[in-house]
Amino acid sequence: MSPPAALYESAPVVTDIKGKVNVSETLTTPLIGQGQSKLLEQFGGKWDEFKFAPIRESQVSRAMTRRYYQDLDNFAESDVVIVGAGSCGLSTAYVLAKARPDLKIAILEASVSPGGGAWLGGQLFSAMVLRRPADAFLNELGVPFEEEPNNPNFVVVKHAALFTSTLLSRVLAFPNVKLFNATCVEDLITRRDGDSVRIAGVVVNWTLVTLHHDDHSCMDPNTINAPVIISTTGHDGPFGAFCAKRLVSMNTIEKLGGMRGLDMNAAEDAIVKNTREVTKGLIIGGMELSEIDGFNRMGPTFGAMVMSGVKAAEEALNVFDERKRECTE
Ligand code: 48N
Repeated sequence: MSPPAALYESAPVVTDIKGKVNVSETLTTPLIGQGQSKLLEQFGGKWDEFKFAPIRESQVSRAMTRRYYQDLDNFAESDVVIVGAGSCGLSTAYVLAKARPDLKIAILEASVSPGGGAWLGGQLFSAMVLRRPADAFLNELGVPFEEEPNNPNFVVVKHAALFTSTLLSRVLAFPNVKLFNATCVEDLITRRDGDSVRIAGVVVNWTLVTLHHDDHSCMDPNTINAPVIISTTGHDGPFGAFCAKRLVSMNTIEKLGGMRGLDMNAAEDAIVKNTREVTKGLIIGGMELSEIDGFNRMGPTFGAMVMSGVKAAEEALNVFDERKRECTE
């Protein structure tokens, strides 16, 4: 057991900052195994006779169009919609899709590139810090990480993109998950529920359309019905905290708590523990929750995002059957 982490002393000068790398061998050996790629054996030095199989442009168009419209038709009635494919939304999708392969899960991501703020650590640096016990999530995914010398309280993924690309590849591999990126949630589908509302789906449009409602009229949206919506749209950016802000503008909640200043210890525990269904049919997690509840921000540490995703998935599993019943009534 390494000595307790030095508190409030100047950090010991460590020359070798590379700690022990933890990773399950099965997952990465083929990816980073030594030796020549088979591709070089197959194609190397034979470029004169290289030729692609023939194709007609319309075949490409139909292959893309048919699949996209089948997905739109199939996911028009989804079981769960996740709004925002950042670290929390993707972590939620991973846990939920694995636990319930029978559920149709649609992920709506406004940006062309999913991943939200998790492609880099703090101040555009590469390394991503996750405090224990969030290393359990990395171990399950097979993301290699480094132990921090003399400090067992957190682990470091050498590049945030290694975490996000691994998580994204695991989520997209699930047959019951569909990612609609470059697609914005621009409103919520609601049903009267006594003197409040129940959220019963999302209103969507191409993000480029959403960005131009002010200078082009009559670009009506599309819809996706679902008994459970999980919103993880983050705390800033052009669309940040979208569903939280919509609940206020619909008078479903009175006002936002507003994200507070940076306090890693306070922020991460609060966001994980309070990830919940904030109004019937709508679960909010990740940094969007700091806007609803007025929690602190944590800055460049991501453990709360993945663990909030685990909690959001559990919340969805807890309420799904009842919300599904209400949706059909
Ligand atoms: O990464 P984010 O912004 O949000 P989270 O909650 O998954 O992760 C937050 C995390 O990156 C931090 O902010 C770190 C921990 N820093 C904290 C701090 O104190 O600074 O992902 C949200 C995603 C983005 O990809 C957006 O493009 C997307 O949600 N999004 C939407 N997608 C569809 N429709 C919308 N209306 C929408 N709004 C945002």
